[in-house]
Amino acid sequence: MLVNRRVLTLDEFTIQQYRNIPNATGELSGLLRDIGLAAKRVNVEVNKAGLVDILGDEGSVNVQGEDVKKLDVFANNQFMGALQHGISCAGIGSEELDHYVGFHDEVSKNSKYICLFDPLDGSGNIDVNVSIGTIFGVYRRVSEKGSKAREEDFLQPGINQVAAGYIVYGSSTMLVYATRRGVNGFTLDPSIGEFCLSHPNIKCPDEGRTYSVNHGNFFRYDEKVRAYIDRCQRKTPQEGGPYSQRYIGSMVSDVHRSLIKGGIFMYPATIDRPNGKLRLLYECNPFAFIVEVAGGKASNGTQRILEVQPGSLHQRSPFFVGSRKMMEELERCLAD
Ligand code: P6P
Repeated sequence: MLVNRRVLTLDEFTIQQYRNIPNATGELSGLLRDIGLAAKRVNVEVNKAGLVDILGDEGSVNVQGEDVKKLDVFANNQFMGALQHGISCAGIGSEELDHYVGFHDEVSKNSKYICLFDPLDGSGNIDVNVSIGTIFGVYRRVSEKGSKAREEDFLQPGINQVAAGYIVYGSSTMLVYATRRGVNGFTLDPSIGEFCLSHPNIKCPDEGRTYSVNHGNFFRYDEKVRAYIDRCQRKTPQEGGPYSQRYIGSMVSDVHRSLIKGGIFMYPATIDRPNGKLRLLYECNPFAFIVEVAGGKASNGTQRILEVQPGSLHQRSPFFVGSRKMMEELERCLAD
């Protein structure tokens, strides 16, 4: 059988990267392989979520006699389990867990990375078959190897990420990840059960024609944010318009579209949510890293979000991310 060498799998790609980096240990390749494995397992469950009523609703026992868990919990257990039983991760922080987890075993305690993730973002959209996703960020630990990971390993500014990525469980299942060397996208080929390189060297277009924000909150945004949204609505062809408004309500899908096609995604602060809704460590920072490596920009409205020093694991932040020129126009509006 002829092996199609033109299409690189995720594992082949990460090993190729590892071979090209002097003194690399292969631990990051291993960590990404672990994430890819967990993503494939979550993908199976997400794809049959619509059948849960047939297979048994959460909390019940399905036809296979397995306990049906909430998909969020299932996804969290898959990513935490894959990382804990790998060779590269000393601990994790998760949207699903109140506290970070430093792994106990000797191999994990001697690993040099930690991972922060939202295991299944947008899971409220599952019932209406809207795309959802997993978001992750990877850091070198700052505490001594050989001991359990500590709080300071997880409360690092996003600029310290060595890798970040997301999986979008949509019309196809894609894994996109960035290191400082670039952003690459892999589409799951169910016929071989592998993520295959489909979007090499992703660049975020400098301009876009879509703006993505929840208009339902319009009158609860700051007046300067409202002014920018108003400008988006008035763009003429001479100004690169008209713009379209696209908002799926699933961050992974809205930011993925902005990354690939150009555009801006915003989740601003509102009167009732002065720090916004999205989580800094495992939603904003990973996407900020990815989009900046791809040539775009990301801020919290007042500063580059990757430079924010986190104070707590689950803190929220206003978030603006996307095409460089659109972000620069937003920043001018907010600075006026
Ligand atoms: P709203 C999904 O619940 C989520 O966390 C993000 O994926 C999404 O961008 C945002 O919330 C949508 O929030 O308030 O517009 O419904």
